[in-house]
Amino acid sequence: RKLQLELKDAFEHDQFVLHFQPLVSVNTGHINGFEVLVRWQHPTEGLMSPAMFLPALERMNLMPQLDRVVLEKSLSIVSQWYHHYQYSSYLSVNLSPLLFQDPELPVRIEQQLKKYDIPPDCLQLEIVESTAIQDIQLGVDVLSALKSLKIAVALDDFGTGYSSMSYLRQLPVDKIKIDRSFIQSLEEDATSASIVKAISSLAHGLGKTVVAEGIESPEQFAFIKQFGCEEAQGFDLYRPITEERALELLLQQK
Ligand code: G
Ligand code: G
Ligand code: NA
Ligand code: MN
Repeated sequence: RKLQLELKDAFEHDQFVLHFQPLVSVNTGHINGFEVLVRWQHPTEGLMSPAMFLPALERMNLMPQLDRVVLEKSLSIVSQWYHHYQYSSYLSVNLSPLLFQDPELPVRIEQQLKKYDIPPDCLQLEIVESTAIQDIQLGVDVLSALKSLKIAVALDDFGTGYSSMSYLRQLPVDKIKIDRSFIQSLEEDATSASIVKAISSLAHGLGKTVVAEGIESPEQFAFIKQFGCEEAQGFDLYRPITEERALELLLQQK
């Protein structure tokens, strides 16, 4: 109950802040973009991670509202990078299944891109594969509309759901992010290596880009490079960082 009141305050007093984890080109090491990860700057407890408040927001049906806040902040930041620093890099924003099932979403995003005067390749959206998508046809419609706006969509945590293959067949996504559970067992487990290799070639066969998430060692990186994954993300490359640090990295590689 106390947490619920505090979370309502968090929206009113703008206490959500964004951290950014680089998505790196496997071939060049160049930072192509960043995944946006929300934090809560709690007035007395300090910076809180999503695990501590997303479940409560979900129970309160406030996930779509959080995602709208995160999306607006992300577009504002990427627009500053784009206009003040002539830096084009994308921000990849996580969408809760509820927001992703909102038929108004593509139109609202189109308006926001106009408002911030940025091209669609400044934004990428991540949807979770493991969460049941309630209305598959609506999902397909929303994704098709996003596709015609040229906004990239990534299927997150790929391989963990019950219907990975069925989603892959039906949903017009541009990228898949192989779940970190497969990446983390690459070195010990030949089965994981076979699975990651097979997922990569399947996705490539369907014309999709492959991202390996949760890279924690150079050995894991070597595996996914060998399998042809295009992008990588993980603590061994970069941890989630602040906006200031993200901009520094972008300016350094310019
Ligand atoms: O940063 P961290 O490892 O604590 O994130 C934990 C989880 O929270 C991840 O699954 C991530 O996808 C999710 N998450 C982080 N930020 C957002 C957000 O802005 N919106 C949604 N829907 N999920 C997020
Ligand atoms: O569910 P999603 O894929 O959005 O999760 C993103 C979360 O994964 C972030 O909270 C981020 O902190 C975490 N993460 C990113 N890289 C690594 C990693 O190399 N290892 C582990 N264990 N978690 C990671
Ligand atoms: Na994600
Ligand atoms: Mn993921």
